[in-house]
Amino acid sequence: MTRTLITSALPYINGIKHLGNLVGSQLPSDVYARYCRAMGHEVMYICATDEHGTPAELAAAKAGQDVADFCAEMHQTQADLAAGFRLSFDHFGRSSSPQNHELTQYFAGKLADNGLLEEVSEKQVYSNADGRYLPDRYIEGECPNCGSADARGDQCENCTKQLSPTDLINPRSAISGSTDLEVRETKHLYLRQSKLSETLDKWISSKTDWPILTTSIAKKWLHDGDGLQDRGITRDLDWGVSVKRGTEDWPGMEGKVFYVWFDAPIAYIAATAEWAAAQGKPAADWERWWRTDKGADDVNYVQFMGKDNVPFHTLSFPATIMGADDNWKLVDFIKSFNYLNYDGGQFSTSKGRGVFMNQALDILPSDYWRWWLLTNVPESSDSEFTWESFQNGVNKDLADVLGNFVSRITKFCRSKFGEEVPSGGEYGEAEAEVITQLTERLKSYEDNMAKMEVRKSASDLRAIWAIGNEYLQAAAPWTLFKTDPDAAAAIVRFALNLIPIYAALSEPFIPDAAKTMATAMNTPSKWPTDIAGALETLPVGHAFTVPENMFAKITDDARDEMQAKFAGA
Ligand code: B3M
Ligand code: ZN
Repeated sequence: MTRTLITSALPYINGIKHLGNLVGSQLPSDVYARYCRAMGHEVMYICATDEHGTPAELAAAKAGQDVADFCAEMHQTQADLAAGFRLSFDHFGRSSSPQNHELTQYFAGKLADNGLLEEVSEKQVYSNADGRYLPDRYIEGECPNCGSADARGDQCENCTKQLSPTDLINPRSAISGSTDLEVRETKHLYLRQSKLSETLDKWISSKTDWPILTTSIAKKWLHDGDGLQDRGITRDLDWGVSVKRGTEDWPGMEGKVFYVWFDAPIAYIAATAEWAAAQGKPAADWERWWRTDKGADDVNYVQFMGKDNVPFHTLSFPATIMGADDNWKLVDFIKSFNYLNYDGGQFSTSKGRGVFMNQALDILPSDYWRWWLLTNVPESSDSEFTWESFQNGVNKDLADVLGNFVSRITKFCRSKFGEEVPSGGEYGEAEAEVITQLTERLKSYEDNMAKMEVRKSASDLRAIWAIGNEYLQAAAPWTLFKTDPDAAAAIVRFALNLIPIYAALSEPFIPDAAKTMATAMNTPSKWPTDIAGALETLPVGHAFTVPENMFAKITDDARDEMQAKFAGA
């Protein structure tokens, strides 16, 4: 049996994510996971909250909460929203789990044993008032280049000049505003990625079937400027995985934690270990997904993420896996996405601009969002959410095509033949033509799904719905019924039998509607292997019910109201 391991980039814990975040990894990975399951693969689909780092500490401080409590609550919130969007993770874990602490320390130990970690002394800004070291971007001051009052320690946003904190005039803490800052010398661990640069380059070059977006970003980091740089993997923070060498203390590293981007990808593995623990399964059950010496050799591992996460997944995390040199599974395919913009600008958390996951579910069912987002996924370039486009997608594709088809044929049957599949008549040329068309489209749909071509898959699905709708329109059993009820019955029987096919094929994109269709037709969902055969699913006399209002149209007024509401301050 084909075994497919799927991970979605881990949403950061500092707040509720917007639709752009959702469509940039979780939604498309869910479509793929559902498709693979339908194909009979053994699937392990993993996600988690990414909980460490300064932004988590600051978000907790802002909420007036202890950081551990804040993360626990926000994890639950994000887990609930994921369930609301029907994300079908096998496990939604936490990067703060004990499993991740242990694995992160283990990997650091292995990397150290293999000569891939280096201790480096650094000068860093300490804020006496805050009682902590400040990361570069949490130091603000006057820009030496343009005079802007609010330049950050890493860059001036006004003139874009790259800065280091010591360049700033009158530097202050962005956290407290205090100017009581001093430069202290402190030691950090660096991952010697440069040593692995050639190996990584060869590996990336061998991935000729990967999206250009993925490989081009990796190549840029490998070849631009001075090439792949070593990277600091420790930080002076309280919240995170304490720096240890395996299970041993690390002299000189007391009070430090690993950098969030070091432990976050390791959490893919740790969350799978969490899954096993939660199911009461032995370690061997998660190791067979991740350890090539324990069965993971025949696993196909696919990662989904936004383009800003690509460098960490093509270079840093593989450097950790390869550098550990201990039979860990490397990724086989990286599907990356561009950005989704919002109504002529960008989503903005601080300005409340755009729709966030909780708000979306408050106003409309998740299938509506899933359908629009997936048909407009920023696959080959950035894309844009507009309310008009959203309204169109929902009204035209879902309501006018799929919803109309299902509603029309079930209601017509109920009124003329009752709520069971009618007998009489025979299938003819029109039906044979539908079978031919559907067979072709299904092939294309499966090919595109297997290649994770999300937009093309969505177009195929839409075309599959349209084939039925057009057939019904042309066959017009309501007219024929008056003169030839037997011929009308055959059309009805044929059209009713399309519904279970639609249920199965639609499930990856709109799982709730798929369930409604399967339930109404009183038959379990089964992916069709041959269309003609699948069209025999509902025999004469099979009872069904009419599903009520699968999709409600979005009115112009509702659209305008929502647009105004989410425009931001
Ligand atoms: N947490 C995504 C982000 O916040 C980041 C992904 C981690 S995947 C290991 O931009
Ligand atoms: Zn400037």
